[in-house]
Amino acid sequence: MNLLERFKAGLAKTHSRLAHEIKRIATGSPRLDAAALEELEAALIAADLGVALTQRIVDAVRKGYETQGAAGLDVFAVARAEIEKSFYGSAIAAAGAISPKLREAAGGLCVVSIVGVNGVGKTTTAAKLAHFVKSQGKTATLAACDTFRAAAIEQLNLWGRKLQVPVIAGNYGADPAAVAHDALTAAQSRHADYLFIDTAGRLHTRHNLMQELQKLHRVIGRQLPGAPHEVLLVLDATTGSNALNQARDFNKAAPLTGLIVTKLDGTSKGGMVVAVHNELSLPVKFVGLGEQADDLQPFDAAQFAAALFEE
Ligand SMILES: Nc1nc2c(ncn2[C@@H]2O[C@H](COP(=O)(O)OP(=O)(O)OP(=O)(O)O)[C@@H](O)[C@H]2O)c(=O)[nH]1
Ligand SMILES: [Mg+2]
Repeated sequence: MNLLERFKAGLAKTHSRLAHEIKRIATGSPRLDAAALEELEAALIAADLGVALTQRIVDAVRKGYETQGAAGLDVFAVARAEIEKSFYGSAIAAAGAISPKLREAAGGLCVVSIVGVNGVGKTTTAAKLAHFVKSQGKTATLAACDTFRAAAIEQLNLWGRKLQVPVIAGNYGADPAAVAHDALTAAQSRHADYLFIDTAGRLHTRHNLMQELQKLHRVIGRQLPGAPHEVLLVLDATTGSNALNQARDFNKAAPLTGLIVTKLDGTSKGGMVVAVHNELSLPVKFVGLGEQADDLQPFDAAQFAAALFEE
């Protein structure tokens, strides 16, 4: 499967609902009247594309209809173009930060901290990322810094064995910063290219847990200047608009370098990727399209738009 096919398969739920609605709206009504445009608006909002982008798409469709008439108007193409514009036209795109690639630490180890609320897919994503860099000929180490949740360490160890990636762990109840410190030492002595730190799930509203995360980042930053090179927030695509609050609060406590949106395969609201990106001006680096190791895909706005809006 190529990248577009993977996006299509993963986004099938969102796509089928949108495509079905758009076709019905575009062909059902004798002309694209105000009622039809309102229905289009509702369908786009339901896919969690966000109010701003939805408005732009509806406006563009209206304008297209006024200038070309219904015959020449391709609602799907208009929507695709607006989504691509919202990614490539944004400030971070202009700054060159749109690259979905992981950062590389000049000549050394790149430390990537994986953060987020409970159950969003952090551990799975850490493992998938290790698998991803391995497939690119790089070496990875995993740090089991969730010392809190029952079975969290075993979960990461299992992935490590499956993917043949070393996992550095401590005991349950251990200070996650101490485990991160040990993992960083181990990754350095192995000359690994990447260290992925699996952190415990924490609510963005819990001050003490945010402080714990800050301490972890401080400790590894002292040990290796520049670390963590990436702080990636994992968001569950099925969360809806609370994802925005999570991203804002995490970003305040531990400045983020990017987002990973998981479980896109399980939702018909895949548009939230665009909404979160537009609101926060943070690059979406990867998206999770399933539970297997290779179900993590580097984000690509054009392919994403095509997967959402193709007839
Ligand atoms: N369908 C689907 N499931 C996913 C995806 N990513 C993760 N999952 C599943 O989501 C569940 C939770 O994943 P974890 O990786 O344990 O989540 P977590 O954020 O580490 O959870 P805590 O450590 O408890 O906070 C697991 O059953 C994963 O298989 C995805 O992209 N698609
Ligand atoms: Mg976990």
